Amino acid sequence: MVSSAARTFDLVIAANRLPVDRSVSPDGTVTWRTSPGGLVTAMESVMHEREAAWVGWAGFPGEAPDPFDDGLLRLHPVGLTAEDVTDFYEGFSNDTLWPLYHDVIVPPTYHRSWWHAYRRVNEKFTEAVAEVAAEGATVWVHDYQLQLVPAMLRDRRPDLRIGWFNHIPFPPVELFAQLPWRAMLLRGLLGADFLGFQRPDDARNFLRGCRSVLGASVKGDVVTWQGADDGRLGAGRRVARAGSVPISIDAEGFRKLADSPGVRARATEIRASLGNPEVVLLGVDRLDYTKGIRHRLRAIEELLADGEIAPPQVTFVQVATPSRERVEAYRTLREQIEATVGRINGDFSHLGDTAVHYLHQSYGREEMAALFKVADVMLVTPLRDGMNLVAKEYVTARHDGGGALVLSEFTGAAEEMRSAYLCNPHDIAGLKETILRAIRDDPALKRRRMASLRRRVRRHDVQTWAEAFLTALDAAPGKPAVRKEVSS
Ligand code: ADQ
Repeated sequence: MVSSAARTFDLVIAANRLPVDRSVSPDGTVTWRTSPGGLVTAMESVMHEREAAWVGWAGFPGEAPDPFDDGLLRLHPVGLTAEDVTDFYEGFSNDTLWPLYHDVIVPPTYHRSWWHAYRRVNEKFTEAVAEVAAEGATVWVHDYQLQLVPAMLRDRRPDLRIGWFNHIPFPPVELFAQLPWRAMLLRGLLGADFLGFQRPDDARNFLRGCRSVLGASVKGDVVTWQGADDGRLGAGRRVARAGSVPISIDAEGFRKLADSPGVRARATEIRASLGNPEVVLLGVDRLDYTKGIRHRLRAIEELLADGEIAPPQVTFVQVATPSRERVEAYRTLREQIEATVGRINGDFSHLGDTAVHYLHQSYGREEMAALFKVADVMLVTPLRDGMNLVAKEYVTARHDGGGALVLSEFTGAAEEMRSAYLCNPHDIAGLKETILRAIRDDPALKRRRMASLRRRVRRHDVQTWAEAFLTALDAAPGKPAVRKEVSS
């Protein structure tokens, strides 16, 4: 095999995390397990037997492991120090950008030292990408953790075709303007030829931001910025296009999994262990304040108090995946949710009949699919969510035609999944009514709604998403420069 330094690739993906998890056995043997995720499937589908490189953090602080192969993917780890993890990842990414981009549901924290770490780590990613990208390669940068990479990369490698996709919402300029480093972030993004967003509104927010913060000219979906002659990041003329390319799931793969005999048997087992209730309500979210879990619990508590629902006939299962537990806002949220669940069960459960089953755990894909099959009503009620893949997984798993989806208007998914029971999670009275409708509506009507949702997801799966993104990137108006001679 050729040495890692010499190998370059025509397609390079850069994301905060590599698509693998490391595990170290007691005898010190290191193994890597592919983390199940739509992104890997999507990438495989567009690689067409080509090799590609994936640049990302391996998930633990310290020296970067050596690059290694995983099938056709060359994995190229980026090393983050413990300080990088605290300041770049937990700090600027998860405690500044995440709340700011999700409607400031909790107040964002602004620290100059976190910003310096963000720049530093974006530089590290840029260096790694520049090393593995072949002449004229296509580079696909993912998400809010890497918004400076497009311009850092373009400054270094003008020959590259650079795309960026935002998995989370892009905020309206009225909120984005709070960010002390707003101009630099936009300059960072404008290094890309094409910028993909989940919803048309996110793309519009970005374009408005460029006009209002940078004074760029925007015509339709194309932004032209004459640049600043200040020698700072992304100086010089830029032309980029922004558009919406909503992400999806590997619908065929997930449907097959959900229909497998093992998953079906497990679903029957789960239902029995819940006491075979008439109606199972389900919520599955990362434990995050954007997901609206508190509002959902409030609605459930009121429905129980009103006597509209009661165990053992109706039971609510909330799976809350552990998430970002070193960030204060997440610790507080967990305490609040667990206290609320305790109070509800204290008031409304009886021995053997639990009103709310709360599971603070992570599960494998099979278990998730089995849970979806058990759910008569799925509650997806975020206060803000870029897309929400749980909604798409749920309708796909219910290939049997059963179920009902309650979906917040504030998710990207609501843009496409119009046949769901749409709700405003802030309106507790409205949310209660919607949940009751989803429980009590005529089964034939519910089947029609679910069939239409399933069709939508099947036709717009993760493969179509990846192809649409790469096609848009290919057709973007910017012209790549011929690479300058580099000394060998
Ligand atoms: P997330 O905020 O993580 O993603 P989501 O889109 O719902 O949210 O994806 C979560 C994934 O994790 C789903 O595939 C789900 O099945 C899985 N999952 C959830 N709980 C689990 C558990 N307990 N055990 C195992 N798996 C679990 C971000 C954005 C979203 C956007 C995605 C993709 O916030 O808005 O949809 O990226 O772009």
